[in-house]
Amino acid sequence: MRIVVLAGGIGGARFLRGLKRAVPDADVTVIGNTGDDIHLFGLKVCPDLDTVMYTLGGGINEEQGWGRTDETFHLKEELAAYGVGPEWFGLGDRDFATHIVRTQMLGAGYPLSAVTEALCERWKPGVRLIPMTDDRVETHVAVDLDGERRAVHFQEYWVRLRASVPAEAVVPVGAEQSKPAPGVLEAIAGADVILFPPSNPVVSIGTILAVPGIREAIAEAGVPVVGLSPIVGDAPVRGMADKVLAAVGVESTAAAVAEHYGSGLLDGWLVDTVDAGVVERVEADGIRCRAVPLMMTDLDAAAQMAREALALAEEVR
Ligand code: GDP
Ligand code: FO1
Ligand code: CA
Repeated sequence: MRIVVLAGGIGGARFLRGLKRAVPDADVTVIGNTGDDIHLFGLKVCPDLDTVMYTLGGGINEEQGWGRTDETFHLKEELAAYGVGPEWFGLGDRDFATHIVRTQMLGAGYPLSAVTEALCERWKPGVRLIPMTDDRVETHVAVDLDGERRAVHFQEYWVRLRASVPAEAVVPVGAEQSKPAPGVLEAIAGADVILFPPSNPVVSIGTILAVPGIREAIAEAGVPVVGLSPIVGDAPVRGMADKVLAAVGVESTAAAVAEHYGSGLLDGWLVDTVDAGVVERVEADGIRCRAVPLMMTDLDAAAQMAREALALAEEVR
């Protein structure tokens, strides 16, 4: 079975680990979000690609959900001693190696998709991980800082400001001019099923869908498209997705997120059992909906969620 998954960082990666457990023989292609990417200290950092790569490859810091296990921060401290920041972004020594290799290969002329493939030769994630685009796309957030409207990089909004100021707009800068990376449209066209894991609907999946051609290819693939809600009991399970949903005028409920994607894109939607009350409303919108446990408390729980998503895909096929 050929499965295509659009993924952000932690939510996407943990779901993928469950999917691999549920269907070990499946041919899984992951289209990764690169809107979170940031240049720091002259290096290109791709948080969501790395989170997927490290999680599936066994190198992730499990408690944190991002960055490397067994990490130290000597390099960051030495840079800070020179007054070189940003100090608010926690890049560890082991993680730095990934960004150095990536930046070196990009400098030598390799596209990000080829670089990602090379990095995955070490981590062997067991999926084909493709960035959504080889072009530069950077999510910026328009915020009101003391009465002044400013645009900040998504990481500054998320990590430094902890989404504590209202987001007025979320803009994937460069997306309109970007092209899907090689293999993205082919994977979608050849898929048996397309899954939206419980990733951030705005700054993860929304950014991937903003690359011209990807949304259209999914809608035209003619195969079941099934999503899992990252919102449980009217709040994100972790992180601050409610803040960026508000910026695009979507309330933080499992039903509103399904409607945001719409029946033109989604065929099926899984909500958590605590949100069973919204099933009828989602189905009235033309999206088949089931309520099942959606908390990825461990690998078995994530695997069961993957099985439920594939079962719903068969129902709507
Ligand atoms: P990020 O890039 O690291 O923010 O990760 P993603 O975009 O892939 O996923 C973030 C989303 O995952 C958040 O909005 C969370 O609410 C959601 N999430 C995290 N853990 C769980 C879980 O166990 N169950 C569900 N349903 N959603 C989760
Ligand atoms: N998230 C944080 O909340 N604080 C950090 O210091 C931080 C550093 C970091 C370094 C490498 C990396 O791959 C991810 C990192 N993240 C950090 C997570 C990253 O910012 C994610 O993009 C966001 O959590 C939301 O998607
Ligand atoms: Ca992310």
